[in-house]
Amino acid sequence: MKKTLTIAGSDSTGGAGLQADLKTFQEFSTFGMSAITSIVTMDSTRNWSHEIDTIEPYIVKKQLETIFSAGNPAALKTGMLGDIRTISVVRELLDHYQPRNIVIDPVLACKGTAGILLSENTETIRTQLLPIADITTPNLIEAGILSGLGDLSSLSEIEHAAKIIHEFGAKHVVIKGGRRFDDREALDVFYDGKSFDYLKSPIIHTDNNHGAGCTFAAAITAGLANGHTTLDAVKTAKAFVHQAIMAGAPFNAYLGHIWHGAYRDNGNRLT
Ligand code: PXL
Repeated sequence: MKKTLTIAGSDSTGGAGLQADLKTFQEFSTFGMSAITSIVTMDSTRNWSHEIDTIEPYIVKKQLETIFSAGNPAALKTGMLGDIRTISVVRELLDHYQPRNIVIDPVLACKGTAGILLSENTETIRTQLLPIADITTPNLIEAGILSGLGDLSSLSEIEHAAKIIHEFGAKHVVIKGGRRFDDREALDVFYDGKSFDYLKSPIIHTDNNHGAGCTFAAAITAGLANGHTTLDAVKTAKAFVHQAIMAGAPFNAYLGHIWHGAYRDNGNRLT
């Protein structure tokens, strides 16, 4: 069985973060491991606003040493990294152990934490993590920030952002246009440094999409671990997330989760 690793924050509600990653890894029959970087909680007395408590970088390092000393995972992903020093620790460990199939989900903000992670993390992710990424998975907002282009409002701007992000060193880039770009089709733009692929699925009109971004990157990670090409892993991840959003359910007055088991429930087998 292939081993997969997430280096990410905890979403105590179980929809996003490392919980989403581990659930998704298991759906793909891979053995999921985690190094926790931060803990996200929500305050029900303050409109469910998110708070982030970061884990000290030396504790992240100890977790990674525990994991890597048993051998490299077949693929890994990074999500919310919390403390900026954690990003350097992660890079240092990855340089030392040289694992393959690195997926960088450049989490710069999530609903309710906008602005918290943004400024200090962007430059460090760009310079330290994108150069070692097999693939990075920004959403439209993250792609605008990482590329420095700001608001991306046309397909040619998305393509331009993908080229810039590729130049930072990521071998493949998939920009998740989702429903932000078009209200009929969820368009993701995939770029491998030579040509573009356009992945489309019908928009699902629902608010129960918490965890979709993390789950998409985790599904790509598991697909790579299972030996698929990057583009095939992305295509399967998109189908996996589409079905997970279709089967989503409200969690509280503010959030609705996707259901990570939907693909299997619908009779699909993932190995
Ligand atoms: O979806 C971004 C995200 C990533 N990681 C953690 C989160 C969230 C959003 O809530 O909680 C831990």
